[in-house]
Amino acid sequence: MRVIILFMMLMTFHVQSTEIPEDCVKVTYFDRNSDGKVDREHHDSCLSHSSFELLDDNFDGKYEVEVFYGWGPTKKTIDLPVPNDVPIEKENSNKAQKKDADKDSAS
Ligand SMILES: [Ca+2]
Ligand SMILES: [Ca+2]
Repeated sequence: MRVIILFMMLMTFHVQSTEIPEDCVKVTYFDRNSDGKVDREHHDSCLSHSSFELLDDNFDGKYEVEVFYGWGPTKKTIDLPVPNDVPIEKENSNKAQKKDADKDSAS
């Protein structure tokens, strides 16, 4: 009986520890080429090493690159439509240049 109770406690802790709170992730949308359409989507997480972003580098309305900022940036190819009707953040040029440099170092 003790083993079963211990197992149930461990499973409960495991489930609780792997759930991400809703307010933990902040999604920010950017328009890098100023055409009024989203072309970068940044997901910033309160959990370390779990932020990522989606990039539409050829500005055709589809994300083709996902950059995961874990222990070092890693890229993978995706095919997702960019969202419409989302608030677009202004991005200062120094930050945008740093992001482009980070993106280049990931490749
Ligand atoms: Ca754009
Ligand atoms: Ca694209």
